Amino acid sequence: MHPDTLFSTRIAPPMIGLGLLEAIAEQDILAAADPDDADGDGISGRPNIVWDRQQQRSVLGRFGWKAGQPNLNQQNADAFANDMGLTTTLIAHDNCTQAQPDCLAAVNGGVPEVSDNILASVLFYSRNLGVPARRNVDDPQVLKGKSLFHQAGCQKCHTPSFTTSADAAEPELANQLIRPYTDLLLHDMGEGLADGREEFLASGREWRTPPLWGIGLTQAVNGHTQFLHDGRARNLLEAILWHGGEAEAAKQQVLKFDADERAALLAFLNSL
Ligand code: HEC
Ligand SMILES: [Ca+2]
Ligand SMILES: [Ca+2]
Ligand SMILES: [Ca+2]
Repeated sequence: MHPDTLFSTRIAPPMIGLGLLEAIAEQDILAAADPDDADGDGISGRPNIVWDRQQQRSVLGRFGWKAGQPNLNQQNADAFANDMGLTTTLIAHDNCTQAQPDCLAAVNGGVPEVSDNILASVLFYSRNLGVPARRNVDDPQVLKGKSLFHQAGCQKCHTPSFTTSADAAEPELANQLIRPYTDLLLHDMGEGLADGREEFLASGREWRTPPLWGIGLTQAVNGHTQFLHDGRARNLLEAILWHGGEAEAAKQQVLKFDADERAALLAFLNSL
């Protein structure tokens, strides 16, 4: 590899509720941005501004660990192209470099390899995979954990709720009160999580706040509890302890919690 080649390890994010995240009005996401930390709380969420291949212009980024994709269809086409080597009308070329003649000459499954019809079906599927209902919502330990979540300031990035816009892609996705626990903004998470790789406006230290809905079912659905962009955290508490940068103060609060309080916070996260 060339010495300037950048590497960044990523795990696949959960695929639930993506159509609802896509339906959050742009102005509602931008309203929470505070790039220069004008309110002085140490948190300076920034929107990513990325290239929309269909519209041929720069728009707000929403999907991917650095919010590098503007919408679900392009996220899906990008995954077909870069994760699987399959072309679509949106991304019509395999990502072989000129230095990879074998890659360029490899057999392909047609032009494009993924038809518009299949891409549209995958879009429908990924837009409509539902979010599981919460569990144990009235459990006193869960309620205690919920208030500790707010006390530590987690909600400053993991925004509890939005109402989706009236003009969503499908009527079923419109005007919904949702609880994704993300602001879809970029945050500097400190040196420990930095990958040194930029993506549009996202720096090598910035990540998009991931949604926390459904996170308590990770073991049941995926058969593991690996978290963060590269899966380095073996459980939820490790994920919290990796928080630095703008989230340093929130982590320090958790470090001050006693064992019962930490257990309550985790019970709350596991109820999502
Ligand atoms: C400054 C914004 C910010 C604050 C405050 C914050 N987080 Fe996060 N959180 C993030 C970002 C960004 C990531 C993704 C980092 C990565 O993958 O490298 C993340 C990741 C997580 C994850 C892992 C999610 C996954 O799917 O891998 C959990 C769990 C989590 N945060 C819980 C919390 C809790 C609990 C608190 C409060 C104690 C908190 N966060 C405070 C921004 C924040
Ligand atoms: Ca701020
Ligand atoms: Ca910032
Ligand atoms: Ca191919």
